[in-house]
Amino acid sequence: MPNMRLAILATVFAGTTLGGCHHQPAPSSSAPAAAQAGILVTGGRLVLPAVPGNPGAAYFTLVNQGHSAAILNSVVIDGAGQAEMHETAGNAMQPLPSLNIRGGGSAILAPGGKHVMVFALAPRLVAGTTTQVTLGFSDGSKLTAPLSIEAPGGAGGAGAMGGMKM
Ligand SMILES: [Cu+2]
Repeated sequence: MPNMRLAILATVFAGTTLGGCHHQPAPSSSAPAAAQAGILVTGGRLVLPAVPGNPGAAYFTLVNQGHSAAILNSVVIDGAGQAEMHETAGNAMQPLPSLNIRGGGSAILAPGGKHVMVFALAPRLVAGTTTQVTLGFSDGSKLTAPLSIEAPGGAGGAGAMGGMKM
């Protein structure tokens, strides 16, 4: 499954390269307001893995202030090779292809529940800095929000050294 996703990503990147150098769709000119009306992202954070090379996890809260449901169906994190929505069920995790947030509702991605598994983290993603997540919705809109990067174990302190070996 991860290999398949990587193959798809590779194809997308190859196509983008042929078309010119606009693999970043000008984030500054497409303000968050361009996203589906009324969606807010708060508390975004990326928790680094305890063992470098392992996947990390991203968490945030989505609030749908609109009247109609919003369906989140893609997650892209700057500096990560791949990001997948998962849901923890008992001791296992299952891929979550999409996440439906009803009008007036919210969705919380938090440890032990729904989360974004983040693969192939770039070395520049270190605790105490930030990166960005871009959420794609079923209506084609996108929303970009900051993720503060945390050391494994949460508080951003003690575990940080493990990820900072030189
Ligand atoms: Cu997971």
